[in-house]
Amino acid sequence: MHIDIFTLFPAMVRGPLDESILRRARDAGLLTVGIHDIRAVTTDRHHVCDDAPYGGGAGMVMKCEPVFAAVESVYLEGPIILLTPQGRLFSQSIASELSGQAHLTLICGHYEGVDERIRTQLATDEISIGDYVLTGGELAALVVVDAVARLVPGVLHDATSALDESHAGGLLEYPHYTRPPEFRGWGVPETLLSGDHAKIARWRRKESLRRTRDRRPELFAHWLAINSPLSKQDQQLLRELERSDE
Ligand code: 6GU
Repeated sequence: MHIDIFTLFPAMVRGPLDESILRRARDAGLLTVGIHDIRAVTTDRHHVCDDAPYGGGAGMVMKCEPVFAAVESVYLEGPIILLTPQGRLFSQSIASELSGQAHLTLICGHYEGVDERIRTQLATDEISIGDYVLTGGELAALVVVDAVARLVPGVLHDATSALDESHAGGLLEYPHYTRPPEFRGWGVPETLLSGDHAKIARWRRKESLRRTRDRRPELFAHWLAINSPLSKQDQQLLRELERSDE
């Protein structure tokens, strides 16, 4: 997969791409990333990329010309995604959808906003990573790159780990433990030490159900709706959880 990122602050996005799994994916050629400084395409003396809003008001607006010029200088194909708090809310399912693309183009918005014509005439999609306001789209772009890249075949060592984890099946993940079996007097659930794989799988499923139900009731309701009728085992596990609530 190739991802082009357009930003006024290239240094803000470089570091995280040079570390850990994204670094390895790039070294393996599974992921290539172009970081493009929007300011570099400006031809005026002061490399201006923002201007005052028509109609007045506080703050500055990102100008059309440099953003269109930067994107058009390298664009080949694929969705052009504007990172903005007004976009559709990013999710595992959007990450999965985007991971099927060979090419992604990400534009990091900045200032009070971008000229509306960047949204309407250049971007094909708009994404927000949550209901809070960031100083710009750079950190959001990195979140999208990270969540999408790990779904590209070969990027994770273990293909099953992308399936097993929190959210992929619509449930939160079960608790994990590793050595030592006792740390400062705090133990590990007996079942996990038992070596009984069927019992362990059942325990994990039950804890996934418990966590999702207790921490993310709206996610749990959605999962129930999508997965009904439930398997005999899930019905049994939920009955056990309800009984232990009393
Ligand atoms: Cl994509 N941009 C900004 N500036 N703030 C955000 C965001 C994006 N997503 C959540 N908050």
